[in-house]
Amino acid sequence: MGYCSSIRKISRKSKYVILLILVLSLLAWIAIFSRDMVKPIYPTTQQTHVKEESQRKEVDLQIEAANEINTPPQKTKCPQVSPLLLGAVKLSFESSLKLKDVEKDNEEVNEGEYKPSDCTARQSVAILIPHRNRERHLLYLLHHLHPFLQRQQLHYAIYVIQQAGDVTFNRAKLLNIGYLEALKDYNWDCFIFHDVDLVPENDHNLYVCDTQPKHLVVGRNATGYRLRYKGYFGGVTALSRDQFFKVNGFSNAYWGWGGEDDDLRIRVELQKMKIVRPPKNVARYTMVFHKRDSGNEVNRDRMRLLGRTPQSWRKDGLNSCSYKTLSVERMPLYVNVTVDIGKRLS
Ligand code: UD2
Ligand code: MN
Repeated sequence: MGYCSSIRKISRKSKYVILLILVLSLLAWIAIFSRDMVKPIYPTTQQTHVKEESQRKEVDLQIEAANEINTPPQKTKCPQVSPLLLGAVKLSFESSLKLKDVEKDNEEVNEGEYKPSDCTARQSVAILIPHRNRERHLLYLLHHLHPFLQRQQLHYAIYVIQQAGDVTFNRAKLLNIGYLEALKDYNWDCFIFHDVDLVPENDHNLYVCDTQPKHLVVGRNATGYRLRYKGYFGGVTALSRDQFFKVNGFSNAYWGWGGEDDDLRIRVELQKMKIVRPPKNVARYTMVFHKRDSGNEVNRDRMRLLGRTPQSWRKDGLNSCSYKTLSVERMPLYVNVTVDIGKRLS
């Protein structure tokens, strides 16, 4: 009897042990099964990071490859001295020359603007030409100036500022307008203030700005290629954007012929700047022959105006230049800005 009851006790205990093992293995199975089910739908956060990282790297590589295809290789700066310069050239003034011919010769010029294709120009230069009724002179100038500037490997654009109507001409005010209008297109480094009838004879006369305001016409055919007088600052001058801003541009008060160039010299001197000039064998021009235009009579007030420049320059110039732009036409070889500049008061 004692033997039997102890056997019964053992078998009851082992039943509990088996039951426990069964329950535990069921739980283990549920745990393993549920993990396998969940894994593919919700990857662990660590796995997400690894995958994102590798995707990002792949995208970066693709962008890099695309950039290499799209961006041309960086151009180098154009040389200090252009290898294209010819020195003194023989100028021609053919009466048969047509605008179409000049356009055809300069197909790389777009709306008056040009950039060298194989190097980065050292300066960006706006050429400003005051104009009224001098179409023939303008044609000769465009014919010579475009190839001349291209040989100098410049980034440049030519602006012609046309005075509308027939009131007295005002060269200086037109040039102020040229500066203000050209800066709306591009932040030019340098401005060349250029008479329409002056053609440069030597391409070593560089149309770039210096650390000081530059006068480019030492001599011209009609004056035996000599400087007309000490301090002469007419015809063609080069001032940087900052130099011209510093002197408040030209005076707007000179109506008719004369004085405005001397006024600019006084402004430059008042700012303690010093006019520089290229050597005289280089700074040579041919002025196309002309008589005094009607509407540009001698300004009899010019001496009085020159006397008051030291007092008036701060209030009379770029900061007081009022005008109405009538049109801006982007022609193949130049930007044609037509303006109403009002008339002399009094
Ligand atoms: C001298 C100066 C010039 C200026 C002028 C006095 C030289 C080489 N040039 O030129 O820079 O100081 O005296 O104002 O010393 N213009 C027209 N239509 C006109 C009148 C003038 O387009 O009806 C323009 C044109 O760009 C011309 C410039 O103004 O080249 C100067 O006039 P100019 O040529 O009659 O005077 P000029 O040769 O005595
Ligand atoms: Mn002239």
